Amino acid sequence: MKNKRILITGALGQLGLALIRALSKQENTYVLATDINIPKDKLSVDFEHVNALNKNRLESLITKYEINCIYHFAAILSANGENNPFMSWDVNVNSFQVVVSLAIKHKIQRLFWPSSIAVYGRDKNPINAPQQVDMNPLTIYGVSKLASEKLIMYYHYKYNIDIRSLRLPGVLSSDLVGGGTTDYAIEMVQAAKNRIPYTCFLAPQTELPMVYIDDVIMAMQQLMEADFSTHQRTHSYNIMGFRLTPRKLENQLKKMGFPVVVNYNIDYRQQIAESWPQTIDDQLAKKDWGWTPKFDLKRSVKRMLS
Ligand code: AKB
Repeated sequence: MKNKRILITGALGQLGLALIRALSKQENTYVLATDINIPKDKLSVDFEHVNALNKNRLESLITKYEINCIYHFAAILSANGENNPFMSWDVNVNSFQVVVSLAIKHKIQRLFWPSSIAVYGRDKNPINAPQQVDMNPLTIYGVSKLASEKLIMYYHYKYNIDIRSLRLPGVLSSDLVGGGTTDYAIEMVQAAKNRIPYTCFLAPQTELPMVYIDDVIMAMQQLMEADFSTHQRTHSYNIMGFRLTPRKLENQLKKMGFPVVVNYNIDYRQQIAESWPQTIDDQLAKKDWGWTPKFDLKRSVKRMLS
């Protein structure tokens, strides 16, 4: 796509802030960040305060700024979702519906939306979970992600709309997230950096797939530019960088000279983590558009500490 005019919803979250940084460096790219919160610091791109459920307001912004591409990130994550499942469905699925309906109406050329490993459920294959398998998620977040994955297929078939999606594992970055089950990893690194003890809400051996934020941004951009005119694509691609447990992260931090003190006080998030796979199969992303993660655990932690 030349002359991209991009709107981001949920732009003040983990994915949004990293994407803004990456897009700010690109030529021929205009970015409008939108969020339900107000930025603490001035952003390098234009910002509009908007709730992603407010269809009229989003529509007026799409028209005003001549938007031709949308990244829809607004969502309530897995752990927070369990505190209010009805609101979580509303925000996650109905905002998806709002954005897709506007994208169809305004002939938006391309739309990106992140799915999650939360689509897998307790009947998962814990190791190398296949791209396609029976899925029975145990969280409202997972249910809403799975429903939206199905909607991607349906709207593509019905309206031929180009929605592209990654099924993300836990994402490591320096921006604090909030409300997710994989957040422990970011919190532990922050605690190590600030030389304060950390109380982890997952058990030490709980293994989950992870990826570093720079690899996610690279994957998003590769996927958004990929040419699928000659081969079929799937509705949401699994990607992962490495596998991680809280104990492994603790040991990595100690090895790097950060003697972090970690206490374990397991809560309801343990059950969520146990319903997710430990690793996922991302062969299809490698084959279809060249997914190649560059960050392993050591490199990711080094970057987060710097
Ligand atoms: C969460 O923990 O809720 C998210 C996710 C895995 O989608 N980071």
